[in-house]
Amino acid sequence: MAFLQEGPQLAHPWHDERLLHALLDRTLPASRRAVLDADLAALGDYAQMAWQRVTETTRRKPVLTRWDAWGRRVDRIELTAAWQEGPHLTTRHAVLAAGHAPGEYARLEEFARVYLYHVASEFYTCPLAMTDGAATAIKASGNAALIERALPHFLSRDPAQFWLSGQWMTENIGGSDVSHTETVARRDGDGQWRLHGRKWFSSAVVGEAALALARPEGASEGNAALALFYVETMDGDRRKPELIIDRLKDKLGTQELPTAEIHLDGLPAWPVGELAHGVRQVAPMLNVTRTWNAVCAVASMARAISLARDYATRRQAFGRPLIEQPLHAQTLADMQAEFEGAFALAFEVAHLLGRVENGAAHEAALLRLLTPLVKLWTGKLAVKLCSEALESFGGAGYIEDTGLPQLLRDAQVYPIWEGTTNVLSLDSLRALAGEGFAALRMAVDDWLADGDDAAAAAAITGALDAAAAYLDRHGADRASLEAGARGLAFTLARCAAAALLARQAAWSARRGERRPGAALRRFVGHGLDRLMVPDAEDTGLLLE
Ligand code: MFK
Repeated sequence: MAFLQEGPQLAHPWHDERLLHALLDRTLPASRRAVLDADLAALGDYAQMAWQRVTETTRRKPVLTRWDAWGRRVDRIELTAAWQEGPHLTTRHAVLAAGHAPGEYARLEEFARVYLYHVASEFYTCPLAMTDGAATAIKASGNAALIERALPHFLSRDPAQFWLSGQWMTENIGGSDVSHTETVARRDGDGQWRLHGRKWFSSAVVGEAALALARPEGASEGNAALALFYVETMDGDRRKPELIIDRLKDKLGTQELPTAEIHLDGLPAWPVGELAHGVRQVAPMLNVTRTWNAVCAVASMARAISLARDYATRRQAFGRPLIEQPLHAQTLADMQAEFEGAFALAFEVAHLLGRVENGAAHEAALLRLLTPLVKLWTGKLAVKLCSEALESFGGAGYIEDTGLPQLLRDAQVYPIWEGTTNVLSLDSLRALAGEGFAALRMAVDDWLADGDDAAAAAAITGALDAAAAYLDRHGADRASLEAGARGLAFTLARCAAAALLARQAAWSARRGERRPGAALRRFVGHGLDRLMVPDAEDTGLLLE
């Protein structure tokens, strides 16, 4: 054969990484680095091994066996290698335990680990996210018995003690709109609550516990009457017979993740708090899993860009490596700048979560707003950047056994689960109805305070002014406000990300590094204002 193209090599996700190093150098006290850096190095090693394994093996999906050879119902799920390794690896490196340690850096240190582990985990991070969310919601409930019962398992550093938790909300009558929940909670003669119903998407069905929404028998319609329950799924090493796995979902991506349809036939359950307002009680869980979603979306971008950049140094076309072709280099740099903005916002939200959980109540309104913003923006961006990365490989990006198409298929989940882009845009309106906008403005001013790029600062404050004017103009008309909510959300997310890039660029410039300044200029150059003036008449015409 005359010519063989060399494939992309994965740079070490920790040792060869720049952004996370710079972020941790700027943010964390040096005394905290030794333990964290050792975990990050090990997770980076694992990620390289896992990438090699993906490119050398035929992909496997989990397999559900419902009945054993003798007719006994078993509902056994065989998992992929990465999933089998998950409990050992994540407890050894304290992924969840780190996030619940005391102190403002806990979440930052947790999400640094998540960032390096996520792609290699084959979405084992999904049930981890839900376990983290369940631990957070149970803590917030103040339910001492549940805290004592579940948290030592959820946050264990011992794989033999570790439990995963699911989040059972979605039903086929309502995905985003949980107010139609049909699962009913009935109380036995002995006072035990039991759940009866069907959950349509359960992504942590191999877990040992779950938080589930259900309507106490006899309660009224609507979401305020829903209650939040805690359930356990196992009797020793057997799944409880009242939890039946109907089938595994056949999904576009995240195929190693055994998402299931289940039904509950009297599964014992315990109320997390009062027997109503379950959505309010589950909200801390949603906000944590949305932060996971953002960090994982950014991890997928990092992987796609890392491979695309490496390949551009190996692939020659028209007499030069791709990376020396002006348009190819421009495209990669555009991707890099967007990714750096998303990285900055995702990790700021992670750090902010840790600060708020550790007493910074004055930052709660900012966190409430930035959480839906970062989730919705990074979800969309991950699809766009993974698609662009595949294109940068030409035809090879479309070939399954390069391991590349999976990046795009998997990325498509980020804008969908944990609330779609539109649901999250509407959620950001809830946050803006409070002190959200004022909190964002103050934070942006603070992030820009040390900056030395006046043009970027003017663009950021100009876009925020435009958003404020937009809210003044449309805020009183609910239909207009909702129709324009996406554009508003993207604008605010981009302003926040740009201001964070400015802060990082100023810090780096003082150390003689020019690269973060280039990321800021390029990101701002892509534009910040994504406001769309709603035009209901044209919308109606276009939908006729
Ligand atoms: C690897 C990455 C990791 C990710 C793992 C992901 C696993 C994915 C599996 C799934 O997809 S699980 C299903 C995810 N489903 C959703 O995310 C549901 C999407 N729908 C929403 O987010 C709706 O906004 C929601 C159901 C939460 C509420 O809609 P409603 O029924 O119109 O709620 P309403 O009446 O406005 O709010 C009820 C209360 O909750 C209000 O408080 P009050 O009772 O005090 O008035 C709200 O303010 C509060 N609330 C709602 N969202 C909140 C919130 N509070 C804080 N934060 C929020 N985000």
